[in-house]
Formats: sequence, structure tokens, C-alpha cells
Amino acid sequence: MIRCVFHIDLDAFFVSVEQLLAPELCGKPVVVGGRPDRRGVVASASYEARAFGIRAGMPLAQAYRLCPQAVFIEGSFPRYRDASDKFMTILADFSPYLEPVGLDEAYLDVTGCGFYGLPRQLAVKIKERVRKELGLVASVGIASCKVVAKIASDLGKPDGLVEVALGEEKDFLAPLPIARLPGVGKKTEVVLKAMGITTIGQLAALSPELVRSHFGAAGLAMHRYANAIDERKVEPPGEAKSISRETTLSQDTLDRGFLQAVVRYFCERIGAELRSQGRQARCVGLKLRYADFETVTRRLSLKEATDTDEIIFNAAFKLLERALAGNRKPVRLIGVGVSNLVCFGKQLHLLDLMPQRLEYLNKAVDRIRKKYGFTSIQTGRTLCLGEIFASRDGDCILEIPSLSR
Ligand code: TTP
Ligand code: MG
Repeated sequence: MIRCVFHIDLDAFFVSVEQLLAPELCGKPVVVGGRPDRRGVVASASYEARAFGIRAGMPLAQAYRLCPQAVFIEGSFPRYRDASDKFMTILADFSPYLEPVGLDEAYLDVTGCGFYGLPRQLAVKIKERVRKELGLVASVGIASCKVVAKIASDLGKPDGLVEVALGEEKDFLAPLPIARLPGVGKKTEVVLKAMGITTIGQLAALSPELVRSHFGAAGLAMHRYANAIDERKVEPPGEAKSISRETTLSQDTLDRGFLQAVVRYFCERIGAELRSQGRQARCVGLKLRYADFETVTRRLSLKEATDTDEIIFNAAFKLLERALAGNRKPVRLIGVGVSNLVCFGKQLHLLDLMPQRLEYLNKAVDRIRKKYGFTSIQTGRTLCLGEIFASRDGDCILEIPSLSR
């Protein structure tokens, strides 16, 4: 059977969610990422803001220079996650072969879903439901493989619906600039341009040996994509292999108390997530990025798998102390993660009552947080984050896992 793959991506996702809450922002240049006098980058820009040259990943100050009249919004991750969940639920109604990629984008394999009509009609239905039920606009690309579907959905934005007929994939890709091809980053683009290659068609025409000699094995995949050869399946996600939280701080800091508080906060978030999934972790990791962008990661294996905040924190605390020992460089980004996850296996603490007590404590705190919100109860060590807690509508900016992808 001929494969039919959809790539579906919401237009200006974060901005569009904000516009639902404040319709007066529709049709205006809007930037989500933060206030322009704060550091940070543009996460999402409305198409009106893009007309001024503003792009995702650009420093906010630069975006402000390009368009001072734009509305700058900090944004709220929980709102985006909520919209994303609803978006994926709609898509799952159309095929079980759904592969979410980030919050606002997914592949859907609709091979054999002929009862909905032609693929184009199916795509129209998806777009209609997303618009009617969520108030958001989705762009869809339809093709016989993932890479072509992805490029097609991108090309039609905003409010796109681009279908690439079977057998026309190579002709469709050929005139497009190489930067459109997934896997062609800035560095690869520079090298290809130096070789005189500016379009996907020119890249496709190179011999695989030549591409390999310049770009190694990764280059061969890129070359196959350029030739519209992509056998990757649409794969529904398995269980996550790790859980992590990280944030770029609003200011570089050497304040140990503050860093410990952030680590503690992340450990509580991670512990709660583990418990809600009925899983435990055997390994705790810490990530620090210093002001000069040097990044260090450290890991510690635990004697026993755990889902207890205190045990996760003790390990992360040790890693933090080791990383900061003798360090003079301020910290820019901090993150905690757990890995080597196992399904919950009950431990009998016959001789040692402490872990059992902590378990009860965690469960009691979980219940309170479930009822009144995560920030309704704070442990002593995170008290200095109070202002950050209070400045959010019930949630905390630190919860944003990462705005860079
Ligand atoms: P994208 O789909 O790349 O961007 P977009 O939805 O804002 O715009 P469009 O699809 O119409 O081109 O990313 C989806 C969301 O992910 C985006 O709204 C914000 C977030 N994001 C970041 O946080 N950092 C980034 O660098 C990028 C590219 C996106
Ligand atoms: Mg998008």
C-alpha cells in the first residue's frame, strides 16, 4: 500500500494561544519570549512581527529594535502544554499512528484511512476541527514520506495545505533552497554553498561518495532526504527514558542558596512526576552552563531506585556542590534530570523507617498540591524562590523545561 504521511504544525503556536486570551492582539506584531529589556530570545513571533524581520531564536533586544511597537509577552508554559494536549487528542482521532514532535507539531500516518475520503479532505477536516475546537490554525503537508510532508507543511505556512503527489516528490524538492532540508544547519549550509550548492536538487545530484567525504554518515541521510528517500516510520512515542527540568536564569549568578533552591524545586517537580507515573529512577544528573557558555553535566547512580524528593535532592545537591567547588564562574543555566527509570517496585524498609516516612510525606504533599496547585506548599529551601512563585499565575517560570530546541 502506498504510504500517506501528514505533517501537521500549528501556526505561531505560543503567540496564537496568547491571542485567544487577548483577542485585541490579533493582527498585531506580537512576540512571546519576555520583555524586551530582559535578556532572552524570541520563542514565537506572529506573522505580523515576522514582516519586520523578527524570528524565533533572535535576542529580544534585537527584536525590539526591529519593531518597537510589537507587543512583548512573557508567556505561560502550562497554557501551551494544555493546548498541545488538546491538539494531539484531536489528531489521535484520525489515526493511531501519531508521532508528536514537540508541542505543536506531529506526524500522522493515514495510510489506508480511505473511509475519511481523499487525504486532502482528511486534512481539511483536521484543520477545521483544530480551528473550531481550539481556535488555532494548523498547516498540513501531505506526502509519501516524513521529510517531504514536513517541508510541505512548512512551505504552505500560514494556514497551509500542501499535497505532494506520489512520484513528484523529487521535483517538488528540487528548486527549494538547501536550508529547507531538515539536517542542513548553518554550518552545513555554508559548506554546501562554498561547493556551489544552493538548491535541494543540486544536492540530490551529487554523488553519495562526495557527500560522505564532506559530511560523513550524517551527510548520507541528508543526501537521501534530498532525493526524497525517507523510510522512517511514523512512530508513536514509547515511555520517556528520562525526566528533566532546566531553565536559563534571568541573571547569571554565583548565589549558592539560590541555586540550591532551584535544584530543590526541580527535584520536587521530578519526584512528583515520577510518583504520578508510578516509576522510580536509578540515576540523577545535573547540568550547569556557566556565563561563558561552558556546559558541564554530572551523573550519580543511586544504590536503589527512588521516587522520593529528598533522595533525588540529596544526590543532585552533592553534584551541585562538586560542580561549584572552586568555581568562580557565574551560572547561566541550571537543570536536573533523572534517568534509568524503572516501574515502581515496592521496597520493604523493615529496619530503616526514614524512607517510609519520606514516602508518606511526599504522598501527603502530592495530595495537597493536586488540590491546591503545585505552589500551594513550599519546602524551606525553596522559600527564596517565593517571588518567582508569586509572579506567575499559579505556576512558576522555572517549570519551562527549555525554550531552545
Ligand atoms: P514552531 O512551530 O517552530 O514555531 P511557531 O509555531 O511559533 O511558528 P510557525 O510554526 O508558524 O512557523 O515552534 C512551536 C513553538 O515552540 C513556538 O510557538 C514556540 C516554541 N519554540 C521555542 O520555544 N523556541 C524555539 O526556538 C522555537 C523555534 C520554538
Ligand atoms: Mg508551529
